[in-house]
Amino acid sequence: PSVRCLGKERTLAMIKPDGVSGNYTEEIKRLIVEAGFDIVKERLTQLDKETASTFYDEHSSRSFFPHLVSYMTSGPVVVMVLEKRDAVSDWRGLIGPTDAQKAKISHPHSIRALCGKDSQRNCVHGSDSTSSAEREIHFFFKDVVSDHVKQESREEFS
Ligand code: RTP
Ligand code: MG
Repeated sequence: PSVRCLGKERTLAMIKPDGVSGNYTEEIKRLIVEAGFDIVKERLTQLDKETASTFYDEHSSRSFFPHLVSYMTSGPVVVMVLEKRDAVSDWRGLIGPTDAQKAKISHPHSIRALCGKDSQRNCVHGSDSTSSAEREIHFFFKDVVSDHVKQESREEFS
């Protein structure tokens, strides 16, 4: 029989330095898999200032930007490509709001409620749109071709 998987999507997830140093990597990956995502790529890396600044370029004029860059370069991070239907919005839902203190109240089962500290140290990142996902996946995984972000139709035969 043939199995048709329509509309699978990919997003970029990152476990930030506080998540890795706090030993949350395995628990976060377990929550990811339990929520139905496939982890299709994964890499442990250390961001330097230039890489972190370029990744968060959209925030370069914000007052918190220097703090953001020093936070993101303070230790190793885990970057992952996640795949499922509606991966971008579902991953944003699973991580919860930016401010981990607010997440603990409004989204107590979210990942940021679990391992985040405040509005900056929030332990995980998620692409905020399909176009961001495309850019961010290419940023870390040059070998993943961008049209895989949205896999319109795929057929497998067995
Ligand atoms: P992210 O991009 O990391 O997934 O987070 P987000 O979309 O929820 O939030 P965004 O507005 O894109 O902010 C990026 C990261 O900057 C840090 N931040 N610090 N007031 C502050 O000190 C402040 N605001 C934001 C956080 O680490 C946030 O995740
Ligand atoms: Mg963001």
